[in-house]
Amino acid sequence: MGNWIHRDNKLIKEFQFKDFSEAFAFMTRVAIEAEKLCHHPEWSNVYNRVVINLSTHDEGGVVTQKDRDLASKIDLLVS
Ligand code: H2B
Repeated sequence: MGNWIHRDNKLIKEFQFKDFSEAFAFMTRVAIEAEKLCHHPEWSNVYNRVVINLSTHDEGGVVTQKDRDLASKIDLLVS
């Protein structure tokens, strides 16, 4: 499903699913991980696509270890 790209002080990745239901189920699982880590994505969803942007707002909007950790957890959800 591709790799995270580091661009504009964000880690960015696009995910594609069979349909909206699968995409939203994924988002629910990401939300649970985000709550566990107290670190939350910026994201958008259109039908079966989810685009996730990760950056650390508390550090002024740069990529930190918290973003890399959440990215790894997200990748485990789709592996
Ligand atoms: N999410 C992201 N992406 N960046 C943050 O700096 C951040 C967060 N800070 N989620 C967290 C919440 C912080 O505001 C709370 C208090 O843990």
